[in-house]
Amino acid sequence: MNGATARLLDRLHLPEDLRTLDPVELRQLAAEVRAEIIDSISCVGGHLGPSLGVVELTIALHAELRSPYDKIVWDVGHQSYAHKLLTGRADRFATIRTYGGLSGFPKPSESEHDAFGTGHSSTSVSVGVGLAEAARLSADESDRRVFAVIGDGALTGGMAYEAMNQAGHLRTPLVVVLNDNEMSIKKNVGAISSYLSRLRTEPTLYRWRRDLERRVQKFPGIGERVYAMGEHVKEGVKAALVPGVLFEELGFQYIGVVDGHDIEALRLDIRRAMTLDGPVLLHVRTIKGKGYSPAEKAPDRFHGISPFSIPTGECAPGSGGPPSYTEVFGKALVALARRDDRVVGITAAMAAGTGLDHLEQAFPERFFDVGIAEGHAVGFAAGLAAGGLRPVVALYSTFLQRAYDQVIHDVCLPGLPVVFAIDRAGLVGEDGPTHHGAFDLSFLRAVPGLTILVPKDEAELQSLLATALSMDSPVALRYPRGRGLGVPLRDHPIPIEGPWVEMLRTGGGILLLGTGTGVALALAAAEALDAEGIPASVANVRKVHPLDDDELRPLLETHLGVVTVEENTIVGGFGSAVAELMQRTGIIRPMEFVGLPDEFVTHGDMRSLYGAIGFTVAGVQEAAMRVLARSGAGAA
Ligand SMILES: Cc1ncc(C[n+]2csc(CCOP(=O)(O)OP(=O)(O)O)c2C)c(N)n1
Repeated sequence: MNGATARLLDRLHLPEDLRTLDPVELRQLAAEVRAEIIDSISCVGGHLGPSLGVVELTIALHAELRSPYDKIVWDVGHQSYAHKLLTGRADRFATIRTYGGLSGFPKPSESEHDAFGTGHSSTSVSVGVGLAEAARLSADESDRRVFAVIGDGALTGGMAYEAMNQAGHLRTPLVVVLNDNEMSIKKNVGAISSYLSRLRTEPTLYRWRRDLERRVQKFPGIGERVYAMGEHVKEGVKAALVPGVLFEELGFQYIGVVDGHDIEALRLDIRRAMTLDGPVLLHVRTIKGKGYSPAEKAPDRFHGISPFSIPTGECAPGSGGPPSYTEVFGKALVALARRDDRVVGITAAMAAGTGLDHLEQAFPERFFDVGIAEGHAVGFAAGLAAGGLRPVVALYSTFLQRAYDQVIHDVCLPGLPVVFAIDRAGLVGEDGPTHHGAFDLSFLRAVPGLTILVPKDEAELQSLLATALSMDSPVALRYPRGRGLGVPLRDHPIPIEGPWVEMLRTGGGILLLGTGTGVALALAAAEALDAEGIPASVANVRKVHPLDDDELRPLLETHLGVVTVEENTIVGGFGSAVAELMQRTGIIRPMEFVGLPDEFVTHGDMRSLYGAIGFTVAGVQEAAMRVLARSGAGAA
């Protein structure tokens, strides 16, 4: 392709050159960005709808701001694909979310234009307040502009309000761009969402108010007097006419509602926002999936999508195979809810992702979506349990991190019977370090009175969910992303009452203790060791907290050494629990931990990630050989 026909995206020096383009060229660039996002994501999968919705907004922001000097903080960051394309990463964009390729989220180590790393929701305003206050305190950078771009879904998260509360108080020079597409992953929920919807449907009120203010001020004598009459007149007018009164009461000046697909209109309002003192909320209306009709028609399916055909929007047919852990959980919960009408389910904006949509369909009145509010979800569950119900809070491991205090203070300290159904425990692949469920065993194991159950396969997930719901105390149940192992399932889950350590292979020599996905790996490693003439036993530890000393002690005492295998950080995880048990009971044996390393694991396909960190059959085998060597038997 020669220079004349090459895409603007490849020809320009971005983002700087954006300022030199006329409106027609800017629209052409938007079309190119959109086409590139659709092309690449159709091959690798990713957050298509959110990113297509903010193409014009991203262009307008970069045309008006001087990134990287000015800072744009993307909330969640799943909508940052256009930003990546416009900040020097177009040539590598096709590698997004692949091992060694671009991250699917903003990542400062990837580009100086990624002002802050994100992945979890509702953090952008806090970070923005911090960046803006830091700039204000610095003599050289006091003219820095800070913009936080947050979705209406992310605005259901409490942290955003804590930040606005502070920004309003400090009069922080920050612009919060509210990217309102009426969607979280699916339709947004809650009172704030209804409020925003009223603002969207009455946009003319904003213009009326601006006109009214200007006109009143112009009346000779009267205007000044009206304003001199004090705030209460303004307040009265505001309450009656101001659409953004909620934000104004928090100390923000409100601009909106702006058409988020009109670059010129956006640029005007961005400029206007920058002329105002103190915090500003710029309310932008966008369409999720804009410009790709399958995504506009099914924005929830295209929120995060696997590779798909561009003409039809259909994903490649799956290879079939066993159901996912998520689906098994969702259906088992419905079966158990039928038997016990105290069972209710809570999700934080992830009904389909957690499988709780099955409960929503079967028992809509026993299903609660609290929005992106994990801390509240757990506090709410505590209240429900105190009120006599059996709440099951279904969260991804990584998002449960948000609710740690509520787990300790509101549920475990009073010993309430809440079940934490923890999906995506372990590595999650392409979403990477912000989303890996690497820490839950470590942080939950420290909490007194919390039973932690970990199934080795999907049938055990069914049984352990029944176990959890039969207990009168808090229980955490952790299981991985992806498909089960293909074992037979029951229509009616039956609780397991023990043993908690299940002997799967008795070989003598080295003891491989697995939990969760670590069990299958331990079994495969035992086979491989056996082929080399090295005996190994394998046990499945399905209750990680508290560990059963009486069941584990005899096993440890009758083997030469032990290897623990877990898909959790080895720091403070299952292996540590076994080491503590050995210390407590006076057992001295050589020991190795196989698990996630003490570092943040990058993004990419699971096979590459497991290989890179040694969470493989070979990794377990090598650990077993080291234990054997240290036991003294290896040299014999
Ligand atoms: C703390 C936390 N909980 C849940 C999620 C999962 N999640 C990612 S995007 C999203 C919806 C965000 O909606 P919105 O902010 O409106 O952005 P949109 O996708 O509509 O552009 C959710 C629930 C998350 N990233 N972080």
